[in-house]
Amino acid sequence: MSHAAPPVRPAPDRTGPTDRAGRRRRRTLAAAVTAAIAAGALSAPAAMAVGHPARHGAGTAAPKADTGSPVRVNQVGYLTYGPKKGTVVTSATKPLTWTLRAADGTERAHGTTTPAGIDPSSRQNVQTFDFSAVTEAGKGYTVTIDGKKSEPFTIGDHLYGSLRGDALAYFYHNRSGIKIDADLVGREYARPAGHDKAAPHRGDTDVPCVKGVCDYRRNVSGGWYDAGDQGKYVVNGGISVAQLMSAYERTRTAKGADAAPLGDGRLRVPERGNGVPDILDEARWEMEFLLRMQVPQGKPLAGMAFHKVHDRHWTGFPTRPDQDTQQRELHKPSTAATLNLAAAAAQSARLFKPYDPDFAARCLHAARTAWAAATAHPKIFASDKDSTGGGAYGDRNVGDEFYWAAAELFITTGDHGYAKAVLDSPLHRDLDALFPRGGGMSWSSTAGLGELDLATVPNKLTAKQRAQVRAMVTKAADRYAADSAKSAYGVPYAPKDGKYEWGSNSQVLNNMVVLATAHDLTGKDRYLDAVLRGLDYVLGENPLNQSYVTGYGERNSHNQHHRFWAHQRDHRLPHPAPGSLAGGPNSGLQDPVAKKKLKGCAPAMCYTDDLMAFSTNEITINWNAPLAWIASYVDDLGNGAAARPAS
Ligand code: 9MR
Repeated sequence: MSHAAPPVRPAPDRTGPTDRAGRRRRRTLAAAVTAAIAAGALSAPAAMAVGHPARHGAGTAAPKADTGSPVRVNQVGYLTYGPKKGTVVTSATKPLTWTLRAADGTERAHGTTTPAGIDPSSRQNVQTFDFSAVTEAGKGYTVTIDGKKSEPFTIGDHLYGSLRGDALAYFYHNRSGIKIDADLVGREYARPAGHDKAAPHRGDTDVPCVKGVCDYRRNVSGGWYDAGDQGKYVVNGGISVAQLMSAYERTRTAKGADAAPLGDGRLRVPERGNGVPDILDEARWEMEFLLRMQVPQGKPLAGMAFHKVHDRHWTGFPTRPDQDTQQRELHKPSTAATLNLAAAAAQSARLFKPYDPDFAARCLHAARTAWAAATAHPKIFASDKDSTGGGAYGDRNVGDEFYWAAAELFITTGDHGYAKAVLDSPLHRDLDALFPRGGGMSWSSTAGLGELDLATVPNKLTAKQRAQVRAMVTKAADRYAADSAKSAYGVPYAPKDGKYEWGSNSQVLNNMVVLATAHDLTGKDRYLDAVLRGLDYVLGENPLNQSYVTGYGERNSHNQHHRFWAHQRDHRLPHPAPGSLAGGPNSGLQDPVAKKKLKGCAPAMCYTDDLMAFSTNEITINWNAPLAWIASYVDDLGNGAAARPAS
């Protein structure tokens, strides 16, 4: 056996996930901390520390995080001809001088900052600076303001090739039912197959339903683990696999997009060398699982998809997937899951046709069957309360899933019925429903995925209809670009009431996907500028001076919540693999660690890189998918000349 990962001793941990459901929200803090210690979530000394007023005055002032230098930049770097902007936190209200220095300390440029007042996302006074005019490639640049030096960064071409590969490798790392091979990911990350036939209770190959849902068992092996937990949820799998497929599909429709880096032999997948683009191999691993989640013919609710499969109780922490001893269970089919399956399978059908027509036909059949089943059962909703042992992913509003599935089925088949479902949907003319202003597309808001594909993938809409769809995309992008321009940190995300949501980084990235698509459609620099500003934010140019991607930037997140990558808990286990995106600031503070550490935080500062702060620091497939999409897009920009500022 070549896997290097040591055996993991699971400890029961019900603290976080139970809170996730809101069940114990009324517990006192003391009780939460006690439970966290019992669960092994906090060490006793750490818990004692959180139990006392913080040095900076708990409850009276905002928590004080170590945010390093007040000069904030993209810690990875800026494209040679792209925009280059940063932010400085300062009490000064008059312009300051910024100085750009090369790695050897020599000055390369200077200028004056622009006062921007109080940034509402951090409640701090800030100023911005712009060194876009510098186009000399190099590593180790820094910006100094008022004697304070930024983290180092690069200026150059193709800075995001490795991020593209790493963000996509995240999916292989988190595959279920297959051993993770040291040759592909290195010894540290190799592990035996999780939940395969050999696992207790035959793993995911022979799974019963929760009581009262079905009287038979199913093989639902394969797919990706959702996140820090090892549940597999059709709604979240659907959006994730769709965004991976869209990263590939974009290379067939957008000018300047390059299919080669996603092609056969280029990514970390065991199927390399099979003549199929590697990104499609990765997508197929999930697609096969989604197909297995469909209720078979002859059974009640045939054609629908089970909502999810996971352990009966919350899995101990840490637990390597192959060491999970719990019974896995299928949960009641839902309309939302069924439509996710329909949409993803319809997209899959058109993309796999050239490589495996039989598989493509199987996908299309499943998609049509799922659509028909969802139409017959339009209101079977997953409950928000079903969160013992796994996330709920409850969703009572499925108009968006209907829209997305109809759009994908229409694009793939051209059938009139699906066209009618798209054109007659009230969402078709509702910008806010397609691309929510305060948030963005997400697992619970999927209509925009369909709209983006209707706008970019060849289909049978009339020219006029197509123009209208494209106008929706550019109108949405105009809003996100305006949000970015308004923010001192350039972030294209302006949540409702200013409060950052669970997984806010994925909202930022999904808005960037809309902006990038608008740029593909129009070539307008302002969209591209907002995409790159969003990337600056994600990679360190933000109120916490935090790069949210493991392995990227000096101050990167590396303790995200994960049951195998739990190095912070057990040093024999690895950190998250490079290219793993943290969920990011979340005003909700729905876990005991965040609640205690971050009380009173400004929205964009409600984040801590702590293993058990899962409501701000988890990782999941539906967050890494838009990261991979964007990394692919930005790497395709090369030197960023298309983004050269007009001046
Ligand atoms: O991403 C989900 C977020 O939108 C919800 O607010 C949150 C609480 O229900 O759950 C998130 O999803 C988690 C899921 O329930 C279980 N696996 C980990 C997911 C990411 O934290």
